[in-house]
Amino acid sequence: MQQDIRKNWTIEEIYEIYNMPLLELVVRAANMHKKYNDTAEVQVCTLLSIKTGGCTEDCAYCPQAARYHTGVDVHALMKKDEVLSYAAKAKEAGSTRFCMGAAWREVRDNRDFDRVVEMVKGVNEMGMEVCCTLGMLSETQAKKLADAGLYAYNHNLDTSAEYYEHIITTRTYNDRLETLDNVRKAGVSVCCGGIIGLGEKHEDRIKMLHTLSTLPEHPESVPINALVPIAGTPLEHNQKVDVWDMIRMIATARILMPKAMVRLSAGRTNMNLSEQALCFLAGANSIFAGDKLLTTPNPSFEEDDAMFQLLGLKPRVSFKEEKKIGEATLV
Ligand code: SAM
Ligand code: DTB
Ligand code: SF4
Repeated sequence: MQQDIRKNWTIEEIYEIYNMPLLELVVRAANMHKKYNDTAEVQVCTLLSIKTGGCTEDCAYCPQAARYHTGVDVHALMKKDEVLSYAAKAKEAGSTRFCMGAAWREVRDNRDFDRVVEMVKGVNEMGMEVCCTLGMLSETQAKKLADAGLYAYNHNLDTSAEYYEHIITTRTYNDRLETLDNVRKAGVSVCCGGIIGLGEKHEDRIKMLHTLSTLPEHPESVPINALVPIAGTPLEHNQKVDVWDMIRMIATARILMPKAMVRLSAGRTNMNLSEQALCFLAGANSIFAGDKLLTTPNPSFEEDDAMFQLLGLKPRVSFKEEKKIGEATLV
């Protein structure tokens, strides 16, 4: 039903949804999920940090910001062949999306960028959806990546516009929105979400969900991260994220953006199977797989495989393969 897909949500409406009695919220989100998506399907994405640490920015949560002395091993941009062999392993393990992350403030037009463009070409030719998260991006750079076969670009809002300045001062909320706009204009799928547990209020989460769900187009994927507290960062002593808050965020995102892939992102190592199952029930339909996110631990492929078996979930095939199956059926 078209009236479910709305871009004119008000803060008040979102407040009402977010604050519903928890199980009622989960049931409503589950129904919306069932209506628009195959609820047995979960997209499996693999992350690789292709350039690690030494970042100039001051994002208060980040292990890769140079100024915080977090003990992360700094690593220059990886070689293309090395990246492609990681991508091949991820594909073998069942991933259909491969996301390459770089600890950059922004993309610069230099040889490193040319190398990333080559990596994108390579992964795309392997038949996986290629995603990058490289910081701020101009429209021309987004087009260059699109021409190389980039499928999606991840750039998170992280929190509300109001709380943002408590977390990052070296670039603005508006810079972020501009990058998202450039990605859209290049015809690349948008992956945009945020983090909970930064010290924000419930209102900030509601405002962030409002910004996401009232963009000119809903992001195709919405990662919801729980803060992974990192020693050395200003947020190292933050309180652990309450799993019920994670479920509330996922369920609200599912209701506001029924067709988006809602990704249960950072924080899964702190969640048991029942807690993750509730997230899937509440509408999460994507995860990061593999024992490392960018720099922090994540459940192993084997653990996730066992979880999929137990819950009766199946990895979602990549868009391209889905098309191929369709074409084959037509012949
Ligand atoms: N440097 C690029 C940027 O900032 O856009 C790309 C990489 S950056 C690490 C990607 C996202 O990872 C951040 O926007 C943030 O949402 C998430 N992230 C980073 N550190 C995190 C942490 N400790 N806990 C949860 N999420 C985190
Ligand atoms: C997203 O929303 N979460 C991922 C991905 N996009 C790039 C990153 C999570 C990073 C967690 C901290 C780390 O491993 O360094
Ligand atoms: Fe740098 Fe991205 Fe980390 Fe911010 S989130 S410090 S921009 S790597």
